[in-house]
Amino acid sequence: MPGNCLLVISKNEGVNPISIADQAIESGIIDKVIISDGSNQETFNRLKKKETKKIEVISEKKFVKTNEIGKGIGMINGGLAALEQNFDCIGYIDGDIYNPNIGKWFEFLFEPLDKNVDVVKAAFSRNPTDGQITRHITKPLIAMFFPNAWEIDQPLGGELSLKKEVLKDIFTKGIAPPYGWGIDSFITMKSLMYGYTIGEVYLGQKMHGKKTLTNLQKMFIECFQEAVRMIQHFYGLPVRKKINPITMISSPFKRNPSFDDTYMDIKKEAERSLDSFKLLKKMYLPHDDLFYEIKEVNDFDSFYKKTQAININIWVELLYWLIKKYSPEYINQYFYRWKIRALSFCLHEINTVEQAESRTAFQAKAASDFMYRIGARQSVDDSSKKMYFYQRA
Ligand SMILES: Nc1nc2c(ncn2[C@@H]2O[C@H](COP(=O)(O)OP(=O)(O)OP(=O)(O)O)[C@@H](O)[C@H]2O)c(=O)[nH]1
Ligand SMILES: [Mg+2]
Repeated sequence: MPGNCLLVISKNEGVNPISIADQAIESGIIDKVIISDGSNQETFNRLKKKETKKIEVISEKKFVKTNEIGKGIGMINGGLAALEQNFDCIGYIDGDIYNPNIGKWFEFLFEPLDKNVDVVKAAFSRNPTDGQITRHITKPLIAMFFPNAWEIDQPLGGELSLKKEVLKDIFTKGIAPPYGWGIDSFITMKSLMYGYTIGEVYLGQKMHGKKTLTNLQKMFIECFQEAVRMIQHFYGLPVRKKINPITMISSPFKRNPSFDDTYMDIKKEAERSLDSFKLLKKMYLPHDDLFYEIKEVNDFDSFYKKTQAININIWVELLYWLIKKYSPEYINQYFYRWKIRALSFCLHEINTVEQAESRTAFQAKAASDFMYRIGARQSVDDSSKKMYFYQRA
């Protein structure tokens, strides 16, 4: 009985995935929930005991044989399970979400797939200090290299739905999916390069576990590397498909203009990071001197003053060169620069939620415009022209 399948991706989230699964079944939109879980044995067994006819719990390694670990493994494995059971539409949700109203989301996540949308991505209200990888890496890179899609707001969110054929193409054809945090960049960018239409729908507030900028290092590295891998792959193709613009899907959820300002203490985060900025090395790229100067900073006040200069235009240009001259051995250097830009954004540009969002959109627009200014835009739009990426041996 094919229909809609929801995949809950979890690792050590207690029995929260079951609560999500129950809400999904109760919504009447979801026919089957598969929890693709990478928890320790005890938590896995607890989940397994709660299985029902409509809720199945599988190990994240059921179809993916590897010793590696990562969220990508959970998502690929869940996807393959849903394809094997021949569901028409397949959705994903993170297993750490604890909203009481999850059931209200599925109608808006799945119904657009009946119309002319191939992939639906959910977007949520976010704290101005949240989403820093999206704001400063993934969104501006999409704007530069997949320019028609620059409006996508939350390309990294774990809540999305896809048509069966689309998921099959993305996971089993062409360039293979990554096993770690790069999986969301992969799905978004591959959907774009295959010419699929992505719709984005706003679903209100999402309540889930949070990380500080410092413990985002692994996530940053994997998201950055995956973006580079996909961009280089796309521009190496002999023929590129036209990128479709993002379809904005309307929903009744209201934007939340307030935020909890105790959420992340930016001053503390900056002070904690100063030691790591001593590890900055010169990169000899446009505007990099402004970042390199942070190496000499020893207190918050000078950090505050120096980071005033690190604005949208400076960041967009440097980011372009980080991609053009990408080298895996500099990955930590990229991380420090991203962190400096994220802190600068939090300190100088975001007094309100609206401001944070409009600055984020403006930065993406600046990234897209920058490609015009330097003339790279021609090769972006023209698939007969390859784009050249410098690579160290
Ligand atoms: N199966 C599986 N799930 C994972 C793995 N790593 C993380 N997850 C799950 O993926 C979901 C998202 O992970 P989070 O750590 O919440 O990451 P995030 O929400 O994208 O990022 P933040 O906004 O920084 O919290 C959670 O439900 C995790 O339990 C893994 O290795 N395997
Ligand atoms: Mg989370």
